[in-house]
Amino acid sequence: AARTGALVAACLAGVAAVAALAMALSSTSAHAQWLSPQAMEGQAMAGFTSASVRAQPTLAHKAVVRMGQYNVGQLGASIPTSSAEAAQYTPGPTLAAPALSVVVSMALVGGAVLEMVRRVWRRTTTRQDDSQWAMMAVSCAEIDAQFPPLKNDNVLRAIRGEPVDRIPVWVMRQAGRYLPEYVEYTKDKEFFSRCQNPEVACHLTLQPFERFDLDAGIIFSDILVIPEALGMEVKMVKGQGPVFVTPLRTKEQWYELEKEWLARVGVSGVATEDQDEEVIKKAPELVEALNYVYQAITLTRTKLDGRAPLFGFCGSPWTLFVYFSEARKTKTYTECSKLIYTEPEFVHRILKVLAHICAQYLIRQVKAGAQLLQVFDSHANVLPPKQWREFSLPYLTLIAQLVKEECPDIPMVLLPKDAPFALEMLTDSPYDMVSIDPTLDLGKSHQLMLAAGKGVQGNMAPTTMYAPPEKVGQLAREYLIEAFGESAPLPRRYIANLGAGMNPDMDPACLGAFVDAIHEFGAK
Ligand code: 1CP
Repeated sequence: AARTGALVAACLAGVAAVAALAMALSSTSAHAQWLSPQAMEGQAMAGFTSASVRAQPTLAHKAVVRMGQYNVGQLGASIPTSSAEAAQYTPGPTLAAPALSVVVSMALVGGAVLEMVRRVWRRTTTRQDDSQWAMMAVSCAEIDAQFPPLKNDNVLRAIRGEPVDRIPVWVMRQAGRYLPEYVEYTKDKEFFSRCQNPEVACHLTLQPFERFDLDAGIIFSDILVIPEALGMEVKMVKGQGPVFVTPLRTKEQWYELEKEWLARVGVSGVATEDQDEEVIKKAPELVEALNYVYQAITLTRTKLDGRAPLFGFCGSPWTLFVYFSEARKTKTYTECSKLIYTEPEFVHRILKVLAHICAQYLIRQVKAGAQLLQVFDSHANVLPPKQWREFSLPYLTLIAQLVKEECPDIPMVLLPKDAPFALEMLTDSPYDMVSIDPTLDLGKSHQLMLAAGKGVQGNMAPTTMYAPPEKVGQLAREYLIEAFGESAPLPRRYIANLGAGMNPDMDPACLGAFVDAIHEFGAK
């Protein structure tokens, strides 16, 4: 009833404004952006899907107000932004005559009301709009405006190839068990429950910032939250790592899973051979199951208060597939290997579906506030180079393409773990930076990627962290000097990191020494 009432009221207001609108159209083009349906369509939701608006109404409301638009997505009940708010952000009138200004103002209101009516009408008559809104490109600047200004953008500058104030540094698993405060805080919280509680995830993400002068944060979560949220039972078993209760190894199991996923979004009766394409279409809706991650990101970026940018992340399709098929820790990788050699088409089907899900998940993380993204191909080393090119690279590429279609300027980093052969194959990929492992030579890898207009992140051996803290500083200095020379300018397109994550038995003081040594490098 409220929706119908609002619709009727909006219709009346719209009709009343039509005359003024027509006059204004003929007299000025200064505010044409208000009147062109394409421009309205393009800017209005600015990539906030209706679901994201539900998740962060205040932020989204501010976003649409800032753009002088209408918060239709949240509606159902079509509440226009107040004219005072809209006026605050309306481009200043260029017409001097007051009478004309009145006409223009009326036109603005009228045009916008008409647009609103059109949107509400479409929204009440078709659900297709959801996916159209979800498909709209959004720039980082539009999202940045919702958060505290960034005081330390060295990581972003490094990725863009701009000069930096110091070599930026962060490490993988910087929130983790090597920190006594992490152990204390998590002792009564099951692993996935930590990820699912935005306050807890935020708290854990921020813990290392209390100790270290880090240049980036990474949201506390896990690459396995996707399967967990999509109904595949996975347990973090002490001493064993993740265990999937039911290994996924047959076509029948996968088809059943596709069917279940479709049922979640209200789709049934699709022929088995078409299910994958249908799941791909529904991927934006499916990843709403991970709303807690988006909330954690929004909260954490707000609380970080611009100290450093925040990474969102996901696992690669290949890496997820290894976890699904092996189901538990393995040294032999028997099951995933058997499948790629006996059922390659089936594996490709799984990987393609996963790539679309990963991409939509990353897009939602960006819209929630993630300032850059890292994709973890943690099981890249399981595949020989030729098979990596066939079973992992195309899906990593697809993820980056899909993400960048919708978030064109989001920086993306790829970690092909322990797969040094991957570096050359990535010189022409859509990723901006490659995170390299310790087997690669930093100087040479950096040169190779610089020539391709890309950067590297990494790669000091994590085992260096077992040296005494004073020695860690010295080793870090030597490592940088060897790669870049002693008196060279600060390297561009480089982010310092370890080649892999922190282990639980590492001394936090060693990480402190590493971070400080990196920052001191090249300091005048
Ligand atoms: O008790 C605990 O705290 C469990 C340890 C732990 C932690 C701290 C796990 C279990 N996951 C995480 C958090 C996590 N995982 C983060 C955010 C924290 C941060 O980095 O600061 C990130 C980015 C990940 C990503 C992740 N999870 C990867 C990719 C990175 C990598 O190490 O290659 C992988 C492979 C996982 C799977 C995973 N999660 C946890 C375990 C024990 C494992 C298995 C690792 C393996 O198979 O070797």
